[in-house]
Amino acid sequence: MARMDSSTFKQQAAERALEFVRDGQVVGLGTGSTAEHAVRGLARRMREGLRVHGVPTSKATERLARELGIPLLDLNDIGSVDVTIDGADEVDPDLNLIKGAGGAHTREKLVARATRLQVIVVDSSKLVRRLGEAFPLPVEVLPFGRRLAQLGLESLGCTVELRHRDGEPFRTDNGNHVLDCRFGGIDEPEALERAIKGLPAVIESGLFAGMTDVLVIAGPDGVRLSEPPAGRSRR
Ligand code: A5P
Repeated sequence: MARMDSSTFKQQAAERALEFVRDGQVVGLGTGSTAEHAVRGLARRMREGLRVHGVPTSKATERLARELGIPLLDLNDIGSVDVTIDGADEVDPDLNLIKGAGGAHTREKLVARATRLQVIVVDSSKLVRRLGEAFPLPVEVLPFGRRLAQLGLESLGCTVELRHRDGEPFRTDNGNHVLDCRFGGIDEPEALERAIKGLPAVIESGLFAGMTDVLVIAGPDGVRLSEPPAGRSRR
């Protein structure tokens, strides 16, 4: 049997998630390597006859979708998105997420909020018992108030590092900075998400509590679906 790696698993998860897309729908296009498989798969299905419009969650995804010929809509011109397929950096047993390794989490969360069916695609290495033990939580902040945001975040019990790229502070698609926050484990994702959102200069965190409708996991044992435990879904 061919040796399978995480890229193969990501592709398998994305292909399974595409089964949720119906003709005529508006589809949220996630960001990252797993979501990219879904965008490419969507374009392939469109060449086979599927008709959909996409709503990109980042400039990178917008570029890719345009290259692939997927017609795009602006979130401001539509009331809702039928289904979004997006990746995640960590997923806990209640299907809460950490996102934002690519710094796209603010737009990803806005599209998710407008979405009726949020499908998250991951390879099995993303599953964790508790969020934030290994992975820092990204928080997008307004550069003007970065220090205030940092002090607020530290008061919530984390250590904070300003994200850099090529020796310069990283800039998101929105022109903001990202503070990567190490909590050493997050026990109450929903409460923490709310607390962070209330801090000065914070635009958005990469915590997505209660926003997943379906999780598609691919790993050495195959592809499986998971739904949030009863009472944990946003619906
Ligand atoms: C982008 O900022 C992130 O939220 C991605 O969705 C997340 O990092 C998953 O990326 P991969 O699919 O590349 O692991």
